[in-house]
Amino acid sequence: MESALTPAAPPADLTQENLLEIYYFLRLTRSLEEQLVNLYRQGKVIGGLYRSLGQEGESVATSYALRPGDILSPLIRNLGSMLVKGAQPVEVLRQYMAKTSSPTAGREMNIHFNDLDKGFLGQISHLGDMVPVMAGIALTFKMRVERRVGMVYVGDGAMSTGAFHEGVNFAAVQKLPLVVVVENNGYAFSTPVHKQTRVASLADKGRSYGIASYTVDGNDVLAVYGLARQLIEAARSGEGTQMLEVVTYRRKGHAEHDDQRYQSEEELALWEGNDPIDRYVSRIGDAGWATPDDLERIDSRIEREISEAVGTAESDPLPEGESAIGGVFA
Ligand SMILES: Cc1ncc(C[n+]2csc(CCOP(=O)(O)OP(=O)(O)O)c2C)c(N)n1
Repeated sequence: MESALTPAAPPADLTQENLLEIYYFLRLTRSLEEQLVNLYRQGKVIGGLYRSLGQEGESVATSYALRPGDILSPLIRNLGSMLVKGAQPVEVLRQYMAKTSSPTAGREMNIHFNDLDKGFLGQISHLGDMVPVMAGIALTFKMRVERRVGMVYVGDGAMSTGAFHEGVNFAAVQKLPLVVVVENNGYAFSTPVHKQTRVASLADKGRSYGIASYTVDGNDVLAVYGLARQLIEAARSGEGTQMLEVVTYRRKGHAEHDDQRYQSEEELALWEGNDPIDRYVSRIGDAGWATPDDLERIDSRIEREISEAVGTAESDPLPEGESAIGGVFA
């Protein structure tokens, strides 16, 4: 008998279970970052805290469209992508608190860590540099005739670097299985996009290298997923490098220490009303793909998981000073 809750098939290739899992990752990303803000204010976070508030939708949707074996390279606002690829909240918390038990044993901070088995690469801080690195990885996929795809994220600011241009050009010319996700979030630190470039659409930069380039509403989770999936499969089937510009907005400053005085209250309010998670909840609720109970169950699970992870990470020790010289090349 047909359930009243599943009146229509979920979009594209997503099952109801997938839709709820996407909700889990969206909410987990936001809640984990909120918890990190608490820890930051208590002086327990070492270094800066970079939020993805308002951008969780595109980060989760693009990575969710990948397949096992594909590799992505996140930036500081792609906690959501790393969680989708299997990074654990406790690892992220340990990393932000620079604990000995963290993936980098307290040597690196925030989400600068790797797990190639799970399919995410640690980022190089220098903007744009991950594009040629990921082009190299995509080149190995092509040379070994593996049907794998690389995904690399760049911000509007990162697109002004030489490394970005060299990397995209190389990937385009070599027809590499790479998807470049351009996060147009309005700002690079305090520089607005119109002071960064004269192109009308950031996807025009991809077109200038002769690659298929699209723009999507980055706060519409299912639209991002659908297009990302198409581009990933086009790259996988030999059609070469693809670019996806996701139009979104950075609702926090560059990091917690940035008072974001250059972002107007009207602009912030406008984008708060265009929240990707709120929109997703309405979409799946209105379509009958999830009940308030389904979502509450997921919220409780997240609350429990984060609270356990915080307890564990907080009780772990900081590294001993002497350990700093271990694992150093010279
Ligand atoms: C080559 C280089 N220049 C400057 C910086 C310092 N920096 C780090 S993040 C950032 C802004 C990045 O903006 P964008 O690429 O738009 O990404 P967003 O922060 O908006 O996600 C800057 C200037 C850097 N890491 N690398």
